[in-house]
Amino acid sequence: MSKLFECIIGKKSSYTPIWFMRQAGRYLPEFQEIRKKNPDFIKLCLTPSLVKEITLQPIKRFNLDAAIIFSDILMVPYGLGQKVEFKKGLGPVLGKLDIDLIANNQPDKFTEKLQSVYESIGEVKKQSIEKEVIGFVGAPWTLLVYMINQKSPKKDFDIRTILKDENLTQRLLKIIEGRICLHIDHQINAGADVIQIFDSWAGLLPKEMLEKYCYIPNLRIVNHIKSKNVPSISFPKGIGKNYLDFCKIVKPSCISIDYELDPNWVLENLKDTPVQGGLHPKILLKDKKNLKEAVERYMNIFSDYPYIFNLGHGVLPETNPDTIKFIVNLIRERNERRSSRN
Ligand code: 1CP
Repeated sequence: MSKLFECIIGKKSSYTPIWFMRQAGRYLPEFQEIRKKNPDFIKLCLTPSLVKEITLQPIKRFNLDAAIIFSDILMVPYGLGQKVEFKKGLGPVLGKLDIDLIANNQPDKFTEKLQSVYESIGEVKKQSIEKEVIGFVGAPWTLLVYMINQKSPKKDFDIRTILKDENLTQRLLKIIEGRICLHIDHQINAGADVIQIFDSWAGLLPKEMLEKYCYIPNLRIVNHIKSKNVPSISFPKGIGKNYLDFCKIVKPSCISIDYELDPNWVLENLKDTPVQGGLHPKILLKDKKNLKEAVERYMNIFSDYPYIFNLGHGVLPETNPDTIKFIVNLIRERNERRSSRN
């Protein structure tokens, strides 16, 4: 069993595993080179030879403890038949939502459209057998937001517009949940060892809506993953102290904390759940002294706890790859010091 796997299932160890959200892509020049030659992002995600290469790029450079498959949470809307494009400077742009078309989408058709994703997982698993392979999905709420809003909710987002048709919302959520579970099953069958669930836009929900749109849908997905005997990592970004209710209700194997949470509060309040992440991605843009202190702060707070080192959100595109190397070295040196003491 790998150290990362042991950590997720709650074993304490002197070894802190490390990987980074959004470790494949964006900030790596070797990714940019491939991306330049492949302007169609969806097509790139459906090309196993390139997906394998991109997924393994950060492993080759930094020898991280896990490989996250190069794909996107929006492959599920794509598999359901909604148009998905990634435009330079704009991010994802989705086609008009046709609920009847989506309701008619058959599981076989969905599977066929995403077959290459599963093939890629198999390829990665074959090559990096000793590394944990992380599969992932977007949570129902986050996918619903993209599918109805048709673009990133980063700017001009109005929750009333998203939820104005209760019938549509409920119909869509049910369909999305089914396909998320199917996508998870195929990833597990192809070799994914762990599934991370990104609820990147949970923070858009007011507290009184969290149960209905965040906790319950996440609980259903986590329970589905548990029924497959696979551990899960949940990332309900932006919900502040409601992380506590999230953990009590959803009971994920491991909780990925965002950079807004105080790690001391996390240690006191979420102590029954293994923890991942937390460090602000912007700290990676600062000088090494500040960065080292910030990394050590997380490592000290969680030193006697099942903790996976990661960030509080994805690696920013402007991050220097040498900075990732610097953090990996800090963690690995600390691991060595701790294991020689034991
Ligand atoms: O390590 C990796 O990068 C693995 C692959 C990966 C993952 C895990 C990509 C590739 N996307 C994701 C997850 C993802 N996609 C999330 C959840 C994590 C998070 O919160 O960051 C979200 C919200 C998306 C949606 C998405 N896809 C965005 C965000 C838009 C927004 O609303 O702010 C963007 C820009 C994409 C495109 C995308 N996905 C991945 C890459 C490398 C890119 C950039 C594509 C490009 O080169 O243009």
